[in-house]
Amino acid sequence: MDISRTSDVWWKNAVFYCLDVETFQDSNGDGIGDFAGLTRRLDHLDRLGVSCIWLMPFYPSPNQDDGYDITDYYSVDPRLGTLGDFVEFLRAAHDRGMRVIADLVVNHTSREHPWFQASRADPDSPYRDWYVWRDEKPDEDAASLVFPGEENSSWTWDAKAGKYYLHRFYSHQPDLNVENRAVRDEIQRIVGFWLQLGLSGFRVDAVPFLLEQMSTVDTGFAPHRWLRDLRAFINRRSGDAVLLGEVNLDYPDVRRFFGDEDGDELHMCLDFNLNQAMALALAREDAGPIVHGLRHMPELAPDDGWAHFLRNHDEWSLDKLTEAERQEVFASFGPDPSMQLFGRGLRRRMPTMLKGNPDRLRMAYALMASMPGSPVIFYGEEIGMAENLEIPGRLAVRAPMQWDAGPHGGFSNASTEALHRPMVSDPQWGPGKVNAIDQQDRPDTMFHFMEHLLRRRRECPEIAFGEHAVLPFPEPEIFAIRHDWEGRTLIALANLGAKPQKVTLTLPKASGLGRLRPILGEGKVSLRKDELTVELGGYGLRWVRFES
Ligand code: TEU
Ligand code: CA
Repeated sequence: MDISRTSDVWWKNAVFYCLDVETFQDSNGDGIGDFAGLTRRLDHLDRLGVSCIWLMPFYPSPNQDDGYDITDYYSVDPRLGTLGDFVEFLRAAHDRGMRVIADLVVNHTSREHPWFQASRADPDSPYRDWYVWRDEKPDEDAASLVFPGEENSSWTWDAKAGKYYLHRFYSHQPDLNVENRAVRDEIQRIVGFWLQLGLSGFRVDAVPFLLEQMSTVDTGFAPHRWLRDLRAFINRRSGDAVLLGEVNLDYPDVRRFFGDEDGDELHMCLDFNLNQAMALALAREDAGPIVHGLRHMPELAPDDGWAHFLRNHDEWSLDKLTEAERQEVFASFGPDPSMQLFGRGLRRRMPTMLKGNPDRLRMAYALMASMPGSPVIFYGEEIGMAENLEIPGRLAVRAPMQWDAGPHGGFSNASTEALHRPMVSDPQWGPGKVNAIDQQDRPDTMFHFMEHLLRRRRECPEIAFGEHAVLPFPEPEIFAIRHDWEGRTLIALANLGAKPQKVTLTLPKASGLGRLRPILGEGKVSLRKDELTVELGGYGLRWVRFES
């Protein structure tokens, strides 16, 4: 593959940055982040090395699920600005060479969406069949509930309609009926609308639920054919647009959402399998689970790729681990029940889970960024922001961004009562201690490390396009991966344990690999004949590259 071709499939070597406009920067003092504020902060993202911004939902919404409950797919929530502000933001991002994708949440709408209101009010309305209705409440398996403890059924009675409606998520989020062609046409119009304004694609919410077939009669709907049509449609409208799917399933099932061997459905999927393997490996200080995970990672078509992350905006879901493994992770990273959610995950951010150890934190991010695929950073991770457990549920990790040491961390000059969401208030983690501006001016900070890491990652296309191989080590704490592509070789090492280690690996024909250059981390590196020796501190990391 030549270098221009790699730019065609830009998502494979991208640095994604997920943020919520509402918690990023308030520009008008109403306590709510907005597009004008975000636009002012673009230089921070540019400096960090972000190549694609992922916007969490910014559409009009009653905000009962942080915007994942939408009442109008064709505009901007007025609290965040106007469509004009959105376009100005987009233009400013493009000017800095950053693309923008947005959450596409079409598994469900808000209950308040006019479509649902029409659907429930009138059996003859064309909208009646836009949602999934039943006269009787279907049997269901308690294990299939997404929010156990918060919703005890996926079906809720609607008195006006005199029927039950399906909602995979909260009862205020009725599922759309994608088996209805009119719904699929509308989704296409929504996607087309935002592409026309300049988005570079979508993070597609809850894809397995979106594709679910609920009809009791044959509607002729073929879910994967539809996903294929959707990809063809977006790439017809915009050649370089990407579909990044949220498919939280086991590897073989996720693979089906990329399409057949040609890879003609989703371009990317968030890698929940490797994510949970990393959680277990970090908790155990044992690389084993990652090695095991990588062994099961399915092959993808050349244009498709994985998106890797450590923490996202939801709970750290550990649903793929066994009960015993999950309890191990809970014991290390969130022993208190207030830190856990839905019995399957943790509602904390990395720095607190890693007990404030900066070396361990940096190692964890370098480990994640060395996985074959593109890294995704959740806002605040670049400065080592913590959670605020006083904010309920999943929102604990969605406190406002900490820009400076001033009031409300520079996020807003509203009164405390007017703030859309409380700041992190723990003095150890609040803006006085952890903020972007102070870190940008100091070399030994998380921000500087992350900037360095993400830039190195971008400069190593072998991670995105190459062949990878895990390098086996007798020491269980050591993880090492090799990426080879077009005459370039990268070896990334991580010491998951607290004890310093000196490791040696044999690289057959090392002399043919080119000049050795350590590019990330600290510690002595030496090459003698075919033997590469690397000294790693406790929780150390090292990337070495061979360049011809
Ligand atoms: O989350 C989807 C979601 O909660 C499931 O995929 C879950 O991860 C899985 O069932 C079990 O681990 C998305 C968004 O990320 C979330 O913020 C929204 O609240 C939700 O969809 C509803 O739109
Ligand atoms: Ca505002």
